[in-house]
Amino acid sequence: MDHTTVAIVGGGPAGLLLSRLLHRAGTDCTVLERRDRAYVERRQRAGILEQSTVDALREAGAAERLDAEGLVHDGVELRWSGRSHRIDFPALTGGRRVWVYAQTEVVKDLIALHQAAGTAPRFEAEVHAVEGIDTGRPIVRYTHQGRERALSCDYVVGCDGSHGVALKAVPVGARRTYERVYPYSWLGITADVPPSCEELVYAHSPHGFALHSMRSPRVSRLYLQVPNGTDPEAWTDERIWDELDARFTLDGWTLDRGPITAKAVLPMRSSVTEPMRFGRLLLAGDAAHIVPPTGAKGLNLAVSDVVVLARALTHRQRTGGTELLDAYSGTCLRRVWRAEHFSYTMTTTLHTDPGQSAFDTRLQIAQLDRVADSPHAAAELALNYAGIPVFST
Ligand code: FAS
Ligand code: PHB
Repeated sequence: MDHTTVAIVGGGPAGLLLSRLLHRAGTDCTVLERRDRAYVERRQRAGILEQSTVDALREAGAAERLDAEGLVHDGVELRWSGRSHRIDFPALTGGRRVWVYAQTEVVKDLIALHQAAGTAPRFEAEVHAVEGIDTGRPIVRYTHQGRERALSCDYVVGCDGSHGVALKAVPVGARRTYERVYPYSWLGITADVPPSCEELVYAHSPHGFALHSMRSPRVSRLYLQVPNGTDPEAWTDERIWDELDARFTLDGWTLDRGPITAKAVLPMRSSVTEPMRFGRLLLAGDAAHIVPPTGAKGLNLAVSDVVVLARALTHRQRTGGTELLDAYSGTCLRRVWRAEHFSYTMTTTLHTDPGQSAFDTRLQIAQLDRVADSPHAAAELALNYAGIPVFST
């Protein structure tokens, strides 16, 4: 049976970055990824990297293309009731900012580095069981190239996303999942048209929420709130652009249109599983927590988890001490719950719940007015959005 020090289930951003950090620290690990490389690299997801994520990628020697091609953003714009207000990240956070650089590009960069170092994930290796997490020698069972295989290890890390298998190794009675499902979804589009804004625009409107993001100076990425269960094919390009126009309405501003090259509906939920460690199994990224994308935290939380975990596993490898591993779950959950609260607040302030009253809407407007009028309220939003340092929560 093969053996590795750390078996990592899942080759998304969490698994790929954890593996990169561990290999650079001299800790042997193996990534098992059920999909093929092309699938993992083209999966369209997040677009915003907070300061701590960029710092971590630079530290891992994985930010060369990000620094060359990523778009540095010093703020975002909020729009509501005909008002517009810009949140100035560096001014409100002592210099922190965000980068527009798609998750697909982060994944491509990490895989290329692994290939060059001879540490590439085992692709098309689907894990179907994680055993012995309460022993000193867990075993991961998986299928690869049509054959059943087993990998023994010192620790297993579940980086297998929101529907992964690693979590199932934890007895139901030993874990608790907190969850909220939102009564709306996002219809996301990618369009071959230069963005109509320099920075992201988050809009609250009587028609519902809309977000103008981007992927490059020539490609726009936009989202609009739709009812749960919406079929993206029921939305023609014209209907999408008309609805976005209505939601971004602001005197003197126009939304440029272009051919839509991709569209998909993504549901919105919040979820946290505690603890993030059980015996020799640790959970990181979406395997442990989900946030609605309004706060652009999902990918960034996955990165902060693995930065904390890589330090703990390396410490144990070098000294035999497990105190950082013992503190892993508590250390991460403080940051996770802060990000959950921020994502929940951004989501419920900006979206129009189908059943909300006129009173509810006035509360949302009062909250947005407060952010525009109070540097304290604006700073709280800026700190959460641009991200607080990983080891300071
Ligand atoms: P991932 O889900 O990215 O990776 C898990 C990996 O594990 C996958 O490659 C999967 O194939 C593999 N895997 C699963 N089961 C396995 C098994 N049994 N054996 C082997 N491998 C297995 N976040 C934002 O900040 N902004 C956004 O706009 C945004 N949009 C999103 C849209 C969608 C549709 C989704 C699903 C998520 C979105 N997110 C967004 C959140 C997203 O970016 C995640 O936070 C991020 O992918 C988390 O990374 P990982 O934890 O690595 O999980
Ligand atoms: C994106 O560009 O995909 C994006 C940006 C900000 C968000 C969510 C998604 O809050």
